[in-house]
Amino acid sequence: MIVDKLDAQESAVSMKIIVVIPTYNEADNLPPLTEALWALGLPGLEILVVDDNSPDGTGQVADQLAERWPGRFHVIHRPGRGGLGTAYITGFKRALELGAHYIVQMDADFSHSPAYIPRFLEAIRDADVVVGSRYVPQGKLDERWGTGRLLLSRWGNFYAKLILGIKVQDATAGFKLWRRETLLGIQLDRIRSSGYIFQVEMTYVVEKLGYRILEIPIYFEDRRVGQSKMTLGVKLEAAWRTWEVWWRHRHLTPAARAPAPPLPAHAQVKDG
Ligand SMILES: Nc1nc2c(ncn2[C@@H]2O[C@H](COP(=O)(O)OP(=O)(O)OP(=O)(O)O)[C@@H](O)[C@H]2O)c(=O)[nH]1
Ligand SMILES: [Mg+2]
Repeated sequence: MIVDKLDAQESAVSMKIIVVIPTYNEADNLPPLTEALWALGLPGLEILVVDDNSPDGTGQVADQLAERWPGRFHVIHRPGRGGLGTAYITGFKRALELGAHYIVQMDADFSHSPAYIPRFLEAIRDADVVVGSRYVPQGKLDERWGTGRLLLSRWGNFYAKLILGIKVQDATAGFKLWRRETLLGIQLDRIRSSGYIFQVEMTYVVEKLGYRILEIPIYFEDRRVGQSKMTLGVKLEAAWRTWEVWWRHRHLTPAARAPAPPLPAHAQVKDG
């Protein structure tokens, strides 16, 4: 394939990389995160924020950034809180329409450090999706976390892996780099989770469809500012929804991949 022939530097120049960021009350995080992403110096990089009418005015902050960076910073406004899963699906679909070759999936709260993105772009040359992993050697959860929180996170991951037979070490990871073809092949309308279980559903579907997944160790830092939306209720819901995910996709095989249509004309890359 054409993209495989390009070396990392060339990819960075000619490839459109869209970073999809769902936001709910991230007004303080969004401007510094945007700066950190531009500071990577990747010319083809664009940002797409999916905001759910955040009460703290994140939507307006995003609009100001879009005005400041026309054509490079995009915003989707949704009328109310619709969940992380549907926010990502909406964002992924728009990123594909915009002609992204690669799509970064990341949170707004700096738990996912932009500094890993160049490494992900290197790694994706041998993979269909790159996963920023907390549970491979050298991967790590925030050092300030207490034992209880660490264990709960570990347990959630173990539970999902056990029920679904997922081989990826970090089944609940939310920091990823997708190839355009992988997202098209998954057929995003197949994904039904609206909340946090979305991460697990995507991982399961990707494995069932036989895509090459590469895990890169990351240090997962606690959110810098803002409030956590993770509650016990959210975690319990994720536990039973794991069974729903299994039931929905248990018969998937690589034959169920959707064909990837060619890129929109404006986003074609010349063979070099
Ligand atoms: N658009 C949208 N974004 C959301 C929604 N829920 C969470 N997010 C965003 O999704 C990302 C991950 O959510 P977080 O609240 O950080 O979840 P977490 O990382 O598991 O937990 P904490 O960091 O401890 O809060 C952040 O950028 C949130 O702002 C939602 O319903 N809609
Ligand atoms: Mg977070």
